[in-house]
Amino acid sequence: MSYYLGIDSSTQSLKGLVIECDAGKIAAQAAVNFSTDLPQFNCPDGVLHINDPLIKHSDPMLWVAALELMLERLQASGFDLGLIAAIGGAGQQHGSVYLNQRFARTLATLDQSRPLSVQLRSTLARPTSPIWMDSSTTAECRELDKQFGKRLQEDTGSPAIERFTGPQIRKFHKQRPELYEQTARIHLVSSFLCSVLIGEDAPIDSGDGAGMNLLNLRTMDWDPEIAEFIAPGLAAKLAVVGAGVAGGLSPYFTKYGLKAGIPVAVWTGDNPASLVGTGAWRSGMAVVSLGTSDTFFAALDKFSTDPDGYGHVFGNPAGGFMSLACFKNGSLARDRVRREAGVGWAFFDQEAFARTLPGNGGQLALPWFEAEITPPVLRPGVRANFDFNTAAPSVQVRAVVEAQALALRSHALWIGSFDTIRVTGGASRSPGIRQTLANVFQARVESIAVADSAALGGAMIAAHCDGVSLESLTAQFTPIGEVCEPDPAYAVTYQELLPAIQELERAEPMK
Ligand code: XUL
Repeated sequence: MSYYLGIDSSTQSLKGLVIECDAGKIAAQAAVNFSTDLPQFNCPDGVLHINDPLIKHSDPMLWVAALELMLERLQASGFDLGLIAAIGGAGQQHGSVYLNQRFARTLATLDQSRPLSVQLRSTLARPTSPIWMDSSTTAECRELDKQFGKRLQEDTGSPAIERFTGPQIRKFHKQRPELYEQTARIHLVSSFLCSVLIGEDAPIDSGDGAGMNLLNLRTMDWDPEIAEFIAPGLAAKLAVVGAGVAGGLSPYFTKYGLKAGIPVAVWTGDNPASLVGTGAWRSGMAVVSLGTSDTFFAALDKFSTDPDGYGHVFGNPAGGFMSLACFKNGSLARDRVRREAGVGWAFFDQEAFARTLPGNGGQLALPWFEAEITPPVLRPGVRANFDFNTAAPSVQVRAVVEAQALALRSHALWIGSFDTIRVTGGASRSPGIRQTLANVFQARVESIAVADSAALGGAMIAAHCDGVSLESLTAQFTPIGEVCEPDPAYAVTYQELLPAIQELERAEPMK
């Protein structure tokens, strides 16, 4: 029997999941919630409190503390971590960690008697990490546009985007040149945690690296001209681009019963890992992930970019490329609508969808409590084409869920049209939300048995590095769960609502 550990360090939590190959079973799992389990890091929902609503940073020591707590919990669950043959993982995309010259030496000499978060704190050249929710780099994006024009999208897969790491690094260099000088290495969340596991600098994979506006997808290496424009000397501060095995597990982790030296696969971004973990790494089916962010992605047959300039192309960890559209106001927005309507999650399915009809009489509401990413709108506020505040909770819920689904459809048109969509993430557990997606997209919506597709993808990538074929892993671990068939009676209803959602995206926020 071979066991593989997959880890997903996402926005609000860190999860670990052990797969048992051959048996096709999940052997163990553990999770750490940043708000409730590690409140001492002051990052509720994974974000530090900063007054400027466009700035979103996190404490990178939160992620290493969560990694240790997850391993402690996994060990306490009774599973023998000594059986694990390889480790893989994924991180929230775009977030960056700035390390000084002490990082390499500290990693090589970790002391098992002291927590990682204490030992690594002094290796940070920048105390906090900008994460994907940050929208504060519009000036730097415009500078990149001016310098490189269309080439940026044609070569890196995306135009300049606020949350992408390149514009974030440029802003850091402009605002804190002395701290930039002290930075010896810049990692993504994924490559940072992978480095901690192997005790030395890990590569950045093309799935996550393509979320930086820095990786040339034609050469699969950092673009020297773009790197130098972003900040002087940047290329030397970036880890190498790579795939496969990053290195052997650091002896530090034997304290959790893991074996030193087992292979650790190069980590990737949470969305590319989910592409693998949902079994959608081969072209033909799309994935909707309903997490902190809502994302729509699919493997790409050939390199093509979004003509509207909102979507992205990343490397596919299984080879080739993937497309992605990302919406910032996902689960936290749904939760806020739920709280403000004074209802529980059961209300979404048992009441809201039963009491209202598909199409909601044309009433739509985009819950943009935070600046939105797709389309890029910096002024937060709910956009509704009816009197949202006085409407019944069931009407509010349907208006929000349908608007989110229509926005996904509208901005995923460039990716292609799909008969089958695999759905993952917390909100995919709601049958009402799944049926809405099926009707809006007029596609069959399949959920998979494992809810955390990013951690599963990490475990599958680890097994693949150890010689197991992705085909057999996919057959074993991504069986279809529930299926929602589209109701053709609503095809016209939603087709006709597409212009309405596009108009609503241009509207002013409600008072
Ligand atoms: C993708 C994106 C988000 C994060 C969330 O481009 O920004 O989906 O990866 O973890």
